Amino acid sequence: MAGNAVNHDCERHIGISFTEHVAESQHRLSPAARGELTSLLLHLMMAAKIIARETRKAGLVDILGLTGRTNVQGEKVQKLDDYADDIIIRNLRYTGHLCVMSSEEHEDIITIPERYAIGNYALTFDPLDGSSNIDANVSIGTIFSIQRRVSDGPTGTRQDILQRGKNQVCAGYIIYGSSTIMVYTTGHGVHGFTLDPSVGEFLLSHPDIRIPEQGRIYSVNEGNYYRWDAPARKLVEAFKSEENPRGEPYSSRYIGSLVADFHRNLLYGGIFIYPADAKSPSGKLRLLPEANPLAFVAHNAGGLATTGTQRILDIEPKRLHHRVPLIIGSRKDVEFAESFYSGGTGA
Ligand code: AHM
Ligand code: MG
Repeated sequence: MAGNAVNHDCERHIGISFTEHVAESQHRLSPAARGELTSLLLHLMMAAKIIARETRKAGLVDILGLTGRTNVQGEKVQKLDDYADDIIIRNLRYTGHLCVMSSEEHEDIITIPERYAIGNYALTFDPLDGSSNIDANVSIGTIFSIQRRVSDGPTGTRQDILQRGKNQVCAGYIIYGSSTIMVYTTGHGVHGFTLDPSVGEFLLSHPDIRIPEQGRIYSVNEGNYYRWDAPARKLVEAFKSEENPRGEPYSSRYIGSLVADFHRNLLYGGIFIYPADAKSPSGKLRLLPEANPLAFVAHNAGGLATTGTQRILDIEPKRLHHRVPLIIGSRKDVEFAESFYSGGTGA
């Protein structure tokens, strides 16, 4: 029957699933790999699908639960961000691929219970970023960062989590919006997948995303303007004037949900800014579960991420909840922002 061999490549038009894409690219990039990272990501996507299902029901929280309030039986009902946190931990801890985890929702690291095998990777995540927007039906997201284990004891340690962003082997996010989209990179291109709810699979919808070199959007919470330092104020003034790389005013777009603001700017081009301010002198956003993974995505899509004075991926984390100012997006716009902090343009 040799003459009847089927060319499976002709099936590509039906859509490349995330499962196929990640397995194929891992095999191509590291033929000796045993599929650990692939398996880890597939478990993470399983958790994402469950979180997507629950966020879609968020308008029904008072009826179905996940409110953070007390139900009629007098029991405290879990909040959606705690629920997402639990789902990720429970779907990942038994896989044998992780040595330790860290979540924005936990003060300390999350160890792997003794009954499960210890693996070669460490996972840091923000289970549901922007969750204060849930009640208004605004897009929210899960952010993740994976690093290779560096400790050598019987179990993972804080050291495995406290690594510079440039050591990440994989990072990305899932955005729960008008559709559920996941974007990831292993350092070889940035790819986006949209969840097809009819089959429960993420299908490749945004192959090899490149952020425009220069954008036309700036995203910042301008309500904090009078609390910012001089470079941040002058920078935002510049984006509103013609004294910027574009030569005309940028549009202002701010959702207040980091993943949604970042994702829009990744596709359309632009810059997201969360500067240090008088209330949060180190910045509001967290280096490990927020800035690092998005910086890894931005860099691999041709963009940049900085605090203004230091590239995000070079920062040595001092603690699990280390906070940083974050300026991230199109390369020329971020370089322009850096010039304000380096004593150049108007600093
Ligand atoms: P969270 O991790 O508690 O959800 O806070 C992070 C969120 C980001 O999604 C968003 O970029 C930022 O906080 C918005 O902050 P602000 O309301 O100060 O503009
Ligand atoms: Mg967050």
